[in-house]
Amino acid sequence: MYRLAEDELLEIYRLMTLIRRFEDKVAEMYTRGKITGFCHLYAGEEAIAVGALHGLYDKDYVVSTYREHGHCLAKGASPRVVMAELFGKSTGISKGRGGSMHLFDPVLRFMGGYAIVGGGLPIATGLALSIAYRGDPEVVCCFFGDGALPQGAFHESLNMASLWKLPVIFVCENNFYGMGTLVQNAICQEELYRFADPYKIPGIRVDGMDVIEVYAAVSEAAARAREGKGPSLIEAITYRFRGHSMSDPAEYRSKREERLWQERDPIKRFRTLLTHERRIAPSVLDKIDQEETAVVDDAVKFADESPEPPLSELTKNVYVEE
Ligand SMILES: Cc1ncc(C[n+]2csc(CCOP(=O)(O)OP(=O)(O)O)c2C)c(N)n1
Ligand SMILES: [Mg+2]
Repeated sequence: MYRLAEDELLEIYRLMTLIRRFEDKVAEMYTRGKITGFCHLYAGEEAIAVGALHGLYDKDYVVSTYREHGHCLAKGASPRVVMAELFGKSTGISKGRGGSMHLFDPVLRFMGGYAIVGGGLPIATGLALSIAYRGDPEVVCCFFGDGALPQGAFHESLNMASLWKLPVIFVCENNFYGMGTLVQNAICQEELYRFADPYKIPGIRVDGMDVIEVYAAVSEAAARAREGKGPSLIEAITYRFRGHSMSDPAEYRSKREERLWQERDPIKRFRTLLTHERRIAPSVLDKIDQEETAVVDDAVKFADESPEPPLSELTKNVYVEE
């Protein structure tokens, strides 16, 4: 049913590769002191952002978390402006004022980047309310981690979205940890998709390391939302390949656990599918790998050579200007 054309498959592969290369380079730039502050990487979770957004239109909205570089790139942001934002440069997507956790582009309909756990859910619900109020055809895709589930904002948002049948897709990225805390030590119900039941909305668990499975689930939820049938909750099982943030050595997880998940690497797995089942030549994929490496190198050069925001603009956009 979800047999995609070859050019679509290659685009999916390209985007996942871009995000992985981008995040690896961000880690390097952070270590070299080019990027400072909080910085949370998305490596390992690429199939969720790319699969989900492949199932949506450009006009649809995305609300994300502080681990949002991948969502922002998958939404179509140029790697140059995202990298420049991380470098704190005036050419950045938020003009260098936001940094890693505050990427934002209303033209792309990428509505942030939020540092507060669960903070994006009421914003996504409000956006969906405005869409429903105007009778527009868009949907909102809201990404959040397992750590958002015990927050009141999660429950308030699902209740309201269900009650008013709002066009929002709640995508929970369950990577088993909220910082160093395991899901089962924080949440009474480990099967997170079951939190859909009390709110009378569809809840489904998908393999978040399988880009096509994520794509299929989000496509279905989007069709439902566009028909006025309301929200869905999708729990995507995944794993972050690095620590919670750049300052976390992740000593709370065993090397064995990390290795097991590395074997399920969503990009390697998709590559195997493309070469074995779809008979795409490995050389085609190697070329994409090289191209995306060059794209990321170019983004670093652009960010490095871009100017700092001028001191004269220090207070601009801080208060409403007359
Ligand atoms: C309301 C709130 N409480 C606590 C924090 C501190 N904090 C930042 S990230 C995080 C863990 C969230 O984990 P999860 O939602 O699973 O997302 P992940 O980092 O795994 O992607 C916590 C507790 C915060 N930012 N906001
Ligand atoms: Mg988590």
